[in-house]
Amino acid sequence: MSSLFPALTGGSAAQRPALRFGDRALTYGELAAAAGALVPRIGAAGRVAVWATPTLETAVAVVAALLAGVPAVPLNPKSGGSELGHILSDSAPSLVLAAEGDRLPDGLAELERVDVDVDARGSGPAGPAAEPEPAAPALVVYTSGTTGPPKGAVVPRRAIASTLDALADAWQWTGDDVLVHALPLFHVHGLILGILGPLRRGGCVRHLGRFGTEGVARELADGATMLFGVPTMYHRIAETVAGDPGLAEALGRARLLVSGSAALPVHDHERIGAATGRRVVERYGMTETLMITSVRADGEPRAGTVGVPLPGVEVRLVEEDGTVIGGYDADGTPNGAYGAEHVGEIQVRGPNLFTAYLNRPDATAAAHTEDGWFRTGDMAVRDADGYVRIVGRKATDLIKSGGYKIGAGEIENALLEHPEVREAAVTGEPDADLGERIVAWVVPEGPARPGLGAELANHVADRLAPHKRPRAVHFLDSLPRNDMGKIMKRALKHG
Ligand code: MCA
Ligand code: AMP
Repeated sequence: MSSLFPALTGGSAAQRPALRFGDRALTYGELAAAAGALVPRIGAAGRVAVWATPTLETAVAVVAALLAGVPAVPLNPKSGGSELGHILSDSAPSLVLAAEGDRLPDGLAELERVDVDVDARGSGPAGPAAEPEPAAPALVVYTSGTTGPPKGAVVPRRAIASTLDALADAWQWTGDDVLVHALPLFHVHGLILGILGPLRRGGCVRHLGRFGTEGVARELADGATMLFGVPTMYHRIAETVAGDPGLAEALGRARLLVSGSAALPVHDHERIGAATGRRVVERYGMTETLMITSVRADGEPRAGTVGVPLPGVEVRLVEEDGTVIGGYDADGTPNGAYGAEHVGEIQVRGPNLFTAYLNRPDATAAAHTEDGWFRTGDMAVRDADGYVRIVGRKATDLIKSGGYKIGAGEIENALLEHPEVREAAVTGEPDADLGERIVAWVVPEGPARPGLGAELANHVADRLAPHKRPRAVHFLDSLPRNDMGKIMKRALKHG
């Protein structure tokens, strides 16, 4: 039994479609049986890793862990050796859940493996005798910081329930909705919003496996009502839609097109609006906070804004010296100063927040104010009606590429491990498709030989993950440094 997914507990929902990945699908009854069959096998584990391919198996594995009350650690199946090694030693899972036949890397060889059988027909959802506490950990999701390896954000059960219910309110999201998306399942966007969201509502999700405008058009023309994507996906839609009447018509029929994980460029928002008559709704969140604000389904989507605080989420803007610019009254009216000249850091409080970074009390404390607000590091202003506009980020060493957050420091460290790299600096450069692209500035040991740039990109992809590889590598004789010896990244950016 789990109060997270009422539709899994049997009754009239059993025959309803729950999950579809390509031509493989499960109803609620089948999902309850497949996940229920796993529960006795994982119930005694301290934590379970999930080999998070975009498949039915991943969805079943995560649901099983939630039913069992065992925290799950989703792993990017393209993680390189050092990233995977860090996540495994930090989160210390007792076993790994994977699809039968998946080849797992050597780093996972020592872990007990439990294969997920989506056709298993156990007796339905079984779980711990008592529902776990709302504060009990549900997931550990790894997220990059400016320096060092990624940190594991411990997401409690109440955060998942409260964020999904707040989105249901904001988006009028019900069990009648059919969601289509192609997001990876090892981050909050694709997994919590994109899989657990429809399941909490008793609705259905169709995952495309891999993003493509044809798949989006096909599913929206065939009954899907909502689309979730990162701005890179909407950019690719915007590039195609004017010359693709089928895609334009399918998008025009959707109830809701939602973008998040990074800023949606105004130009792409407007091109999609012009071609389809549908405006994209933006929402804003973080791994640590889940969802913070959104444009409401009954609100006015305005390009360049991320809407208003979700129900139950407290939001305020704070100046560098700690002066509070303003927050929101109970009815959502902004209080304090608003308007374009009042820029402050977004700080958040509420049931949607993570509980800690795993094994990192120092980082957890540093991320909060003394009075318990989480510091997002995102800078914003508010319009008179409370709409939030994100205008920048405190840390220049955080890069958002394709909607993935990537720390410049982790890439610099990986580059420095290469024998032909003497010094390295990494920046994020504007990119029409990815939002930002990763650029490496390298002082080589000796002259840079032909092919070294591509080799360094592969070196980063192999160690960390393919999406963290530099898209360009520039070789320099020296890096610009100030009198203190600190690298002046601004001098590189336009170099
Ligand atoms: C290329 N490839 C390589 C290399 N070069 N592989 C290994 N080594 C190399 N040197 C492969 C890639 O792995 C990929 O393979 C293919 O070539 C194309 O790569 P790329 O151009 O990087 O990406 P893309 O396939 O075009 O992806 C664009 C994308 C992707 C689909 C938009 O960036 C994406 O899925 N983004 C979603 C990020 C996300 O979900 N963020 C949420 C976190 P292959 O094709 O096999 O993959 S933020 C969050 O959760 C918060 C809470 C929020 O607010 O949402
Ligand atoms: P992550 O750490 O991967 O969870 O990424 C969270 C970050 O993504 C936030 O701190 C923001 O900088 C960014 N982000 C998420 N949604 C939006 C959005 N709609 N507009 C602008 N930035 C966003």
